[in-house]
Amino acid sequence: MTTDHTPMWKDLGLNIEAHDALLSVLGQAYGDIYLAQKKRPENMGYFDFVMSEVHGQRIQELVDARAEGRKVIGCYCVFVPEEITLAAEAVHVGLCSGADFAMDEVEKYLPRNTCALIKSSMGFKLAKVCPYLECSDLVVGENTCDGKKKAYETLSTMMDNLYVMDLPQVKSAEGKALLKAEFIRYKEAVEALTGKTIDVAALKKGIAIVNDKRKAMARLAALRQGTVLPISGLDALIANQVFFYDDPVRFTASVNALCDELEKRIAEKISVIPEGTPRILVSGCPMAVPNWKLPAIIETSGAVIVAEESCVGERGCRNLTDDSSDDLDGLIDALVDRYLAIDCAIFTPNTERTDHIKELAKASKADGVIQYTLNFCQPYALEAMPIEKELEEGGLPTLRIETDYSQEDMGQLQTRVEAFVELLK
Ligand code: BJ8
Repeated sequence: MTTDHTPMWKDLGLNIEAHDALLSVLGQAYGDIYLAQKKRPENMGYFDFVMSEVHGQRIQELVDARAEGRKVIGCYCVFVPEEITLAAEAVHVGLCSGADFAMDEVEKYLPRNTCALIKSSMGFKLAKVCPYLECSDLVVGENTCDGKKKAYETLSTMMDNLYVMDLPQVKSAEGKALLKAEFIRYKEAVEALTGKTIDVAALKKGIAIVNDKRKAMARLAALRQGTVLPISGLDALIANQVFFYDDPVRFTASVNALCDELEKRIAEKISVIPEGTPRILVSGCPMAVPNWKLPAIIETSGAVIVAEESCVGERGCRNLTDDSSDDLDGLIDALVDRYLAIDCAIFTPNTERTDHIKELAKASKADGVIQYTLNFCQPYALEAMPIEKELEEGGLPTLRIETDYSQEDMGQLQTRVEAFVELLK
Protein backbone atom coordinates (compact mmCIF):
# COMPACT_ATOMS: atom_id res chain seq x y z
CA MET A 1 0.00 0.00 0.00
CA THR A 2 1.38 3.42 -0.86
CA THR A 3 1.67 5.98 1.93
CA ASP A 4 -0.46 9.11 1.80
CA HIS A 5 2.06 11.94 2.13
CA THR A 6 -0.57 14.69 2.12
CA PRO A 7 -0.27 15.49 5.86
CA MET A 8 3.52 15.94 5.45
CA TRP A 9 3.04 18.19 2.40
CA LYS A 10 0.48 20.24 4.34
CA ASP A 11 2.92 20.61 7.25
CA LEU A 12 5.51 21.91 4.78
CA GLY A 13 3.03 24.53 3.60
CA LEU A 14 2.60 23.18 0.07
CA ASN A 15 -0.38 24.17 -2.02
CA ILE A 16 -1.91 20.69 -2.14
CA GLU A 17 -4.12 21.24 -5.15
CA ALA A 18 -1.32 22.70 -7.30
CA HIS A 19 1.11 20.07 -6.01
CA ASP A 20 -1.29 17.23 -6.91
CA ALA A 21 -1.53 18.68 -10.41
CA LEU A 22 2.29 18.78 -10.70
CA LEU A 23 2.66 15.18 -9.50
CA SER A 24 0.03 13.91 -11.86
CA VAL A 25 1.74 15.54 -14.87
CA LEU A 26 5.11 14.24 -13.67
CA GLY A 27 3.80 10.68 -13.20
CA GLN A 28 2.09 10.67 -16.58
CA ALA A 29 5.18 11.98 -18.38
CA TYR A 30 7.46 9.50 -16.62
CA GLY A 31 5.19 6.61 -17.60
CA ASP A 32 4.93 7.75 -21.22
CA ILE A 33 8.61 8.53 -21.70
CA TYR A 34 10.51 6.22 -19.36
CA LEU A 35 8.44 3.18 -18.58
CA ALA A 36 7.46 2.81 -22.24
CA GLN A 37 11.10 2.14 -23.23
CA LYS A 38 12.12 -1.39 -24.26
CA LYS A 39 15.07 -3.47 -23.01
CA ARG A 40 15.68 -1.38 -19.89
CA PRO A 41 18.24 -2.64 -17.37
CA GLU A 42 16.59 -4.23 -14.33
CA ASN A 43 18.48 -1.94 -11.99
CA MET A 44 16.63 1.05 -13.42
CA GLY A 45 13.88 -0.17 -11.09
CA TYR A 46 15.64 1.67 -8.27
CA PHE A 47 15.59 4.97 -10.17
CA ASP A 48 11.95 4.44 -11.16
CA PHE A 49 11.15 3.96 -7.49
CA VAL A 50 13.08 7.10 -6.49
CA MET A 51 11.22 9.09 -9.13
CA SER A 52 7.87 7.69 -8.00
CA GLU A 53 8.70 8.76 -4.45
CA VAL A 54 10.63 11.93 -5.28
CA HIS A 55 8.15 14.06 -3.37
CA GLY A 56 7.21 11.26 -0.97
CA GLN A 57 9.67 8.93 0.71
CA ARG A 58 12.71 11.12 0.02
CA ILE A 59 10.97 14.15 1.52
CA GLN A 60 10.00 12.03 4.54
CA GLU A 61 13.72 11.24 4.94
CA LEU A 62 14.52 14.95 4.91
CA VAL A 63 11.78 15.68 7.43
CA ASP A 64 13.13 12.86 9.64
CA ALA A 65 16.68 14.19 9.30
CA ARG A 66 15.50 17.61 10.44
CA ALA A 67 13.66 16.03 13.39
CA GLU A 68 17.01 14.50 14.41
CA GLY A 69 18.58 17.96 14.34
CA ARG A 70 20.23 17.78 10.92
CA LYS A 71 19.85 20.65 8.47
CA VAL A 72 18.79 20.56 4.82
CA ILE A 73 20.52 22.78 2.27
CA GLY A 74 18.93 23.29 -1.16
CA CYS A 75 21.06 24.54 -4.07
CA TYR A 76 20.45 25.78 -7.59
CA CYS A 77 23.92 25.28 -9.05
CA VAL A 78 26.67 22.66 -9.18
CA PHE A 79 29.15 25.23 -7.87
CA VAL A 80 27.90 24.82 -4.29
CA PRO A 81 30.34 22.35 -2.71
CA GLU A 82 28.38 19.37 -1.40
CA GLU A 83 31.54 18.21 0.38
CA ILE A 84 31.27 21.12 2.83
CA THR A 85 27.55 20.49 3.39
CA LEU A 86 28.19 16.81 4.14
CA ALA A 87 31.14 17.63 6.39
CA ALA A 88 28.64 19.28 8.74
CA GLU A 89 26.31 16.26 8.50
CA ALA A 90 23.75 18.37 6.69
CA VAL A 91 21.74 17.09 3.72
CA HIS A 92 22.52 18.59 0.30
CA VAL A 93 19.76 18.61 -2.33
CA GLY A 94 19.42 20.14 -5.77
CA LEU A 95 16.46 22.38 -6.49
CA CYS A 96 15.32 21.25 -9.89
CA SER A 97 13.46 24.00 -11.82
CA GLY A 98 12.62 21.86 -14.84
CA ALA A 99 8.94 22.69 -15.39
CA ASP A 100 6.77 25.74 -15.97
CA PHE A 101 4.58 26.57 -13.04
CA ALA A 102 2.46 29.60 -12.17
CA MET A 103 3.86 31.47 -15.17
CA ASP A 104 1.26 34.25 -14.96
CA GLU A 105 2.39 34.95 -11.41
CA VAL A 106 6.08 34.63 -12.33
CA GLU A 107 5.73 37.22 -15.07
CA LYS A 108 4.59 39.74 -12.49
CA TYR A 109 8.13 39.53 -11.08
CA LEU A 110 10.36 38.54 -14.00
CA PRO A 111 10.35 39.69 -17.62
CA ARG A 112 8.75 37.31 -20.09
CA ASN A 113 12.10 36.95 -21.87
CA THR A 114 13.81 35.25 -18.92
CA CYS A 115 15.09 31.68 -19.32
CA ALA A 116 12.70 28.86 -18.37
CA LEU A 117 14.99 27.56 -15.64
CA ILE A 118 14.95 30.85 -13.73
CA LYS A 119 11.21 31.30 -14.25
CA SER A 120 10.63 27.76 -13.04
CA SER A 121 12.55 28.32 -9.80
CA MET A 122 10.44 31.40 -9.14
CA GLY A 123 7.23 29.57 -10.12
CA PHE A 124 7.94 26.68 -7.73
CA LYS A 125 8.35 29.18 -4.91
CA LEU A 126 5.31 31.27 -5.77
CA ALA A 127 3.05 28.26 -6.27
CA LYS A 128 4.44 26.42 -3.22
CA VAL A 129 4.81 23.12 -5.05
CA CYS A 130 8.41 22.12 -4.27
CA PRO A 131 8.81 20.20 -1.01
CA TYR A 132 12.63 20.35 -1.34
CA LEU A 133 12.50 24.13 -1.33
CA GLU A 134 10.01 24.27 1.51
CA CYS A 135 11.97 21.94 3.75
CA SER A 136 15.37 23.57 3.10
CA ASP A 137 16.84 25.33 6.13
CA LEU A 138 19.15 27.22 3.79
CA VAL A 139 18.65 27.89 0.08
CA VAL A 140 21.86 28.66 -1.78
CA GLY A 141 21.83 30.71 -4.95
CA GLU A 142 24.93 31.82 -6.85
CA ASN A 143 26.03 34.76 -8.93
CA THR A 144 26.43 33.03 -12.26
CA CYS A 145 24.48 34.49 -15.21
CA ASP A 146 22.85 37.91 -14.99
CA GLY A 147 19.37 36.41 -15.01
CA LYS A 148 20.03 34.29 -11.94
CA LYS A 149 21.83 37.10 -10.12
CA LYS A 150 18.92 39.49 -10.52
CA ALA A 151 16.26 36.84 -9.93
CA TYR A 152 17.84 36.02 -6.55
CA GLU A 153 17.36 39.64 -5.55
CA THR A 154 13.63 39.17 -6.14
CA LEU A 155 13.59 35.67 -4.63
CA SER A 156 15.20 37.03 -1.46
CA THR A 157 12.05 39.09 -0.87
CA MET A 158 10.02 35.86 -0.84
CA MET A 159 12.16 33.81 1.56
CA ASP A 160 14.25 34.66 4.56
CA ASN A 161 16.76 31.83 4.18
CA LEU A 162 18.33 32.62 0.81
CA TYR A 163 22.12 32.72 0.83
CA VAL A 164 23.90 33.93 -2.30
CA MET A 165 27.38 32.71 -3.13
CA ASP A 166 29.49 35.00 -5.28
CA LEU A 167 31.39 33.33 -8.11
CA PRO A 168 34.23 34.48 -10.34
CA GLN A 169 33.62 34.93 -14.07
CA VAL A 170 37.31 34.68 -15.00
CA LYS A 171 39.66 31.83 -14.08
CA SER A 172 42.50 34.12 -13.05
CA ALA A 173 44.47 34.15 -9.77
CA GLU A 174 41.98 36.75 -8.52
CA GLY A 175 39.09 34.55 -9.61
CA LYS A 176 40.58 31.63 -7.75
CA ALA A 177 41.06 33.75 -4.63
CA LEU A 178 37.43 34.87 -4.84
CA LEU A 179 36.19 31.29 -5.07
CA LYS A 180 38.34 30.28 -2.12
CA ALA A 181 37.02 33.17 -0.03
CA GLU A 182 33.47 32.21 -0.97
CA PHE A 183 34.02 28.54 -0.08
CA ILE A 184 35.39 29.60 3.30
CA ARG A 185 32.39 31.91 3.79
CA TYR A 186 30.07 29.01 2.85
CA LYS A 187 31.86 26.72 5.32
CA GLU A 188 31.34 29.29 8.05
CA ALA A 189 27.67 29.72 7.12
CA VAL A 190 27.16 25.95 7.23
CA GLU A 191 28.94 25.74 10.59
CA ALA A 192 26.70 28.52 11.96
CA LEU A 193 23.60 26.80 10.61
CA THR A 194 24.42 23.34 11.93
CA GLY A 195 26.37 24.23 15.07
CA LYS A 196 29.11 21.82 13.91
CA THR A 197 32.76 22.59 13.37
CA ILE A 198 34.13 21.35 10.08
CA ASP A 199 37.57 19.88 10.77
CA VAL A 200 40.00 18.01 8.53
CA ALA A 201 38.48 14.59 9.26
CA ALA A 202 34.93 15.80 8.61
CA LEU A 203 35.87 17.49 5.35
CA LYS A 204 37.83 14.45 4.18
CA LYS A 205 34.76 12.34 4.85
CA GLY A 206 32.56 14.74 2.84
CA ILE A 207 35.08 14.69 -0.02
CA ALA A 208 35.24 10.89 0.00
CA ILE A 209 31.44 10.54 -0.21
CA VAL A 210 31.17 12.98 -3.11
CA ASN A 211 34.21 11.56 -4.92
CA ASP A 212 32.64 8.09 -4.72
CA LYS A 213 29.42 9.46 -6.18
CA ARG A 214 31.30 11.11 -9.03
CA LYS A 215 33.40 7.97 -9.65
CA ALA A 216 30.20 5.93 -10.01
CA MET A 217 28.88 8.46 -12.55
CA ALA A 218 32.17 8.35 -14.46
CA ARG A 219 31.87 4.55 -14.55
CA LEU A 220 28.35 4.87 -15.95
CA ALA A 221 29.51 7.41 -18.54
CA ALA A 222 32.35 5.10 -19.66
CA LEU A 223 29.96 2.18 -20.12
CA ARG A 224 28.05 4.23 -22.69
CA GLN A 225 31.08 4.74 -24.88
CA GLY A 226 31.26 1.34 -26.57
CA THR A 227 29.42 0.17 -29.66
CA VAL A 228 27.32 -2.20 -27.55
CA LEU A 229 25.16 0.35 -25.74
CA PRO A 230 23.64 -1.21 -22.62
CA ILE A 231 21.48 1.76 -21.54
CA SER A 232 19.47 4.49 -23.23
CA GLY A 233 20.33 8.16 -22.95
CA LEU A 234 17.00 8.77 -21.24
CA ASP A 235 17.80 6.26 -18.50
CA ALA A 236 21.30 7.68 -18.06
CA LEU A 237 19.72 11.13 -17.77
CA ILE A 238 17.49 9.96 -14.94
CA ALA A 239 20.56 8.73 -13.05
CA ASN A 240 22.14 12.15 -13.63
CA GLN A 241 18.99 13.86 -12.35
CA VAL A 242 18.56 11.62 -9.30
CA PHE A 243 22.22 12.46 -8.47
CA PHE A 244 20.90 15.75 -7.07
CA TYR A 245 18.22 14.40 -4.68
CA ASP A 246 19.13 11.03 -3.35
CA ASP A 247 21.09 10.07 -0.28
CA PRO A 248 24.63 10.13 -1.73
CA VAL A 249 25.86 6.83 -0.29
CA ARG A 250 22.74 4.94 -1.35
CA PHE A 251 22.86 6.62 -4.75
CA THR A 252 26.48 5.57 -5.31
CA ALA A 253 25.66 1.96 -4.43
CA SER A 254 22.67 2.03 -6.80
CA VAL A 255 24.68 3.44 -9.70
CA ASN A 256 27.41 0.87 -9.12
CA ALA A 257 24.82 -1.93 -9.07
CA LEU A 258 23.47 -0.57 -12.36
CA CYS A 259 27.01 -0.48 -13.78
CA ASP A 260 27.60 -4.12 -12.74
CA GLU A 261 24.53 -5.06 -14.74
CA LEU A 262 25.60 -2.92 -17.69
CA GLU A 263 29.01 -4.61 -17.75
CA LYS A 264 27.27 -7.99 -17.97
CA ARG A 265 25.05 -6.69 -20.74
CA ILE A 266 28.07 -5.53 -22.68
CA ALA A 267 29.76 -8.93 -22.23
CA GLU A 268 26.56 -10.60 -23.49
CA LYS A 269 26.27 -8.04 -26.33
CA ILE A 270 22.86 -6.78 -25.17
CA SER A 271 22.43 -3.37 -26.72
CA VAL A 272 19.40 -1.08 -26.43
CA ILE A 273 19.89 0.05 -30.03
CA PRO A 274 20.35 -1.67 -33.39
CA GLU A 275 23.81 -1.44 -34.91
CA GLY A 276 24.32 1.76 -36.88
CA THR A 277 21.96 3.92 -34.80
CA PRO A 278 23.28 7.51 -34.90
CA ARG A 279 24.97 8.44 -31.63
CA ILE A 280 24.36 11.94 -30.28
CA LEU A 281 26.19 14.07 -27.77
CA VAL A 282 23.86 16.63 -26.16
CA SER A 283 25.64 19.76 -25.00
CA GLY A 284 24.51 22.94 -23.28
CA CYS A 285 22.09 24.07 -20.57
CA PRO A 286 21.24 21.76 -17.66
CA MET A 287 18.17 19.54 -17.94
CA ALA A 288 16.50 19.46 -14.57
CA VAL A 289 13.59 17.12 -13.67
CA PRO A 290 11.11 16.87 -15.41
CA ASN A 291 12.67 18.43 -18.48
CA TRP A 292 12.80 15.36 -20.73
CA LYS A 293 11.40 16.94 -23.89
CA LEU A 294 14.44 17.04 -26.15
CA PRO A 295 15.98 13.70 -25.04
CA ALA A 296 12.63 11.99 -25.62
CA ILE A 297 12.40 13.51 -29.10
CA ILE A 298 15.96 12.45 -29.96
CA GLU A 299 15.46 8.89 -28.79
CA THR A 300 12.15 8.51 -30.63
CA SER A 301 13.71 9.87 -33.82
CA GLY A 302 15.98 6.90 -34.48
CA ALA A 303 19.04 8.21 -32.58
CA VAL A 304 20.50 7.59 -29.14
CA ILE A 305 22.18 9.93 -26.66
CA VAL A 306 25.60 8.68 -25.61
CA ALA A 307 26.78 11.58 -23.43
CA GLU A 308 25.61 14.85 -21.88
CA GLU A 309 27.97 17.83 -21.77
CA SER A 310 25.81 19.49 -19.15
CA CYS A 311 25.71 20.28 -15.44
CA VAL A 312 23.14 17.50 -15.21
CA GLY A 313 25.75 15.21 -16.74
CA GLU A 314 29.48 15.25 -17.31
CA ARG A 315 30.15 18.92 -16.56
CA GLY A 316 28.54 18.56 -13.17
CA CYS A 317 30.15 15.32 -12.11
CA ARG A 318 33.52 14.97 -13.77
CA ASN A 319 36.77 15.63 -11.86
CA LEU A 320 37.45 14.42 -8.34
CA THR A 321 38.74 16.41 -5.38
CA ASP A 322 42.26 15.64 -4.22
CA ASP A 323 41.90 14.65 -0.55
CA SER A 324 45.60 14.16 0.17
CA SER A 325 46.17 17.34 2.17
CA ASP A 326 46.14 17.02 5.94
CA ASP A 327 45.16 20.56 6.69
CA LEU A 328 41.93 22.41 6.20
CA ASP A 329 43.39 25.11 4.02
CA GLY A 330 44.89 22.51 1.68
CA LEU A 331 41.56 20.70 1.40
CA ILE A 332 39.73 23.95 0.62
CA ASP A 333 42.36 24.67 -2.07
CA ALA A 334 41.70 21.22 -3.52
CA LEU A 335 37.97 21.94 -3.59
CA VAL A 336 38.61 25.27 -5.32
CA ASP A 337 40.77 23.52 -7.95
CA ARG A 338 38.08 20.93 -8.57
CA TYR A 339 35.21 23.39 -8.86
CA LEU A 340 37.12 25.96 -10.88
CA ALA A 341 37.54 23.32 -13.58
CA ILE A 342 33.77 23.47 -14.26
CA ASP A 343 33.48 25.03 -17.71
CA CYS A 344 30.14 26.78 -17.32
CA ALA A 345 29.40 29.32 -20.06
CA ILE A 346 29.38 32.14 -17.53
CA PHE A 347 33.20 32.10 -17.65
CA THR A 348 35.23 34.16 -20.06
CA PRO A 349 37.20 33.00 -21.89
CA ASN A 350 35.83 29.46 -21.85
CA THR A 351 37.65 27.73 -24.68
CA GLU A 352 38.25 24.63 -22.57
CA ARG A 353 34.54 23.87 -22.93
CA THR A 354 34.91 23.49 -26.70
CA ASP A 355 37.98 21.31 -26.19
CA HIS A 356 36.06 19.16 -23.75
CA ILE A 357 33.08 18.76 -26.11
CA LYS A 358 35.50 17.55 -28.79
CA GLU A 359 37.14 15.08 -26.40
CA LEU A 360 33.80 13.82 -25.17
CA ALA A 361 32.44 13.44 -28.70
CA LYS A 362 35.50 11.39 -29.62
CA ALA A 363 35.40 9.24 -26.47
CA SER A 364 31.68 8.54 -26.81
CA LYS A 365 31.95 7.93 -30.58
CA ALA A 366 29.30 10.55 -31.22
CA ASP A 367 28.22 10.98 -34.84
CA GLY A 368 26.82 14.43 -34.12
CA VAL A 369 26.30 17.06 -31.44
CA ILE A 370 23.01 18.69 -30.54
CA GLN A 371 23.56 21.97 -28.74
CA TYR A 372 20.68 22.58 -26.40
CA THR A 373 20.01 26.12 -25.21
CA LEU A 374 17.09 27.46 -23.24
CA ASN A 375 15.47 30.46 -24.88
CA PHE A 376 16.95 33.71 -23.55
CA CYS A 377 20.02 32.02 -22.08
CA GLN A 378 22.69 34.32 -23.39
CA PRO A 379 25.82 32.54 -22.08
CA TYR A 380 25.04 29.20 -23.76
CA ALA A 381 23.45 30.76 -26.87
CA LEU A 382 26.51 32.93 -27.46
CA GLU A 383 28.91 30.03 -26.98
CA ALA A 384 26.86 27.82 -29.30
CA MET A 385 27.90 29.66 -32.46
CA PRO A 386 31.71 29.45 -32.17
CA ILE A 387 31.39 25.90 -30.84
CA GLU A 388 29.31 24.92 -33.87
CA LYS A 389 31.88 26.46 -36.21
CA GLU A 390 34.76 24.63 -34.58
CA LEU A 391 33.00 21.28 -34.42
CA GLU A 392 31.82 21.46 -38.01
CA GLU A 393 35.26 22.46 -39.23
CA GLY A 394 36.50 19.34 -37.47
CA GLY A 395 33.93 17.25 -39.36
CA LEU A 396 31.36 16.82 -36.59
CA PRO A 397 27.80 17.74 -37.65
CA THR A 398 25.90 19.86 -35.15
CA LEU A 399 22.37 21.06 -34.63
CA ARG A 400 21.48 24.09 -32.53
CA ILE A 401 18.19 23.89 -30.63
CA GLU A 402 16.73 26.75 -28.63
CA THR A 403 13.61 25.89 -26.70
CA ASP A 404 11.84 26.17 -23.35
CA TYR A 405 9.68 23.92 -21.16
CA SER A 406 6.46 24.29 -23.15
CA GLN A 407 5.17 21.53 -25.40
CA GLU A 408 4.18 23.92 -28.17
CA ASP A 409 7.27 23.41 -30.32
CA MET A 410 7.32 19.60 -30.04
CA GLY A 411 6.30 19.04 -33.67
CA GLN A 412 8.82 21.52 -35.01
CA LEU A 413 11.62 20.08 -32.85
CA GLN A 414 10.78 16.55 -33.90
CA THR A 415 11.01 17.55 -37.58
CA ARG A 416 14.38 19.26 -37.11
CA VAL A 417 15.83 16.41 -35.05
CA GLU A 418 14.61 13.78 -37.52
CA ALA A 419 16.22 15.68 -40.39
CA PHE A 420 19.48 15.87 -38.43
CA VAL A 421 19.36 12.15 -37.63
CA GLU A 422 18.80 11.36 -41.33
CA LEU A 423 21.89 13.41 -42.14
CA LEU A 424 23.95 11.34 -39.70
CA LYS A 425 22.86 7.99 -41.13
S1 BJ8 B 1 27.50 25.87 -13.38
S2 BJ8 B 1 25.27 25.89 -16.17
S3 BJ8 B 1 24.18 24.95 -12.92
S4 BJ8 B 1 25.04 28.35 -13.64
S5 BJ8 B 1 20.05 28.39 -18.55
S6 BJ8 B 1 19.98 30.11 -15.48
S7 BJ8 B 1 23.02 30.07 -17.47
S8 BJ8 B 1 20.17 31.93 -18.48
S9 BJ8 B 1 21.98 27.16 -15.35
FE1 BJ8 B 1 23.99 26.62 -14.50
FE2 BJ8 B 1 25.63 26.58 -12.43
FE3 BJ8 B 1 26.51 27.24 -14.86
FE4 BJ8 B 1 25.86 24.75 -14.33
FE5 BJ8 B 1 21.38 31.40 -16.68
FE6 BJ8 B 1 21.38 30.11 -18.97
FE7 BJ8 B 1 19.17 30.17 -17.54
FE8 BJ8 B 1 21.32 28.81 -16.70
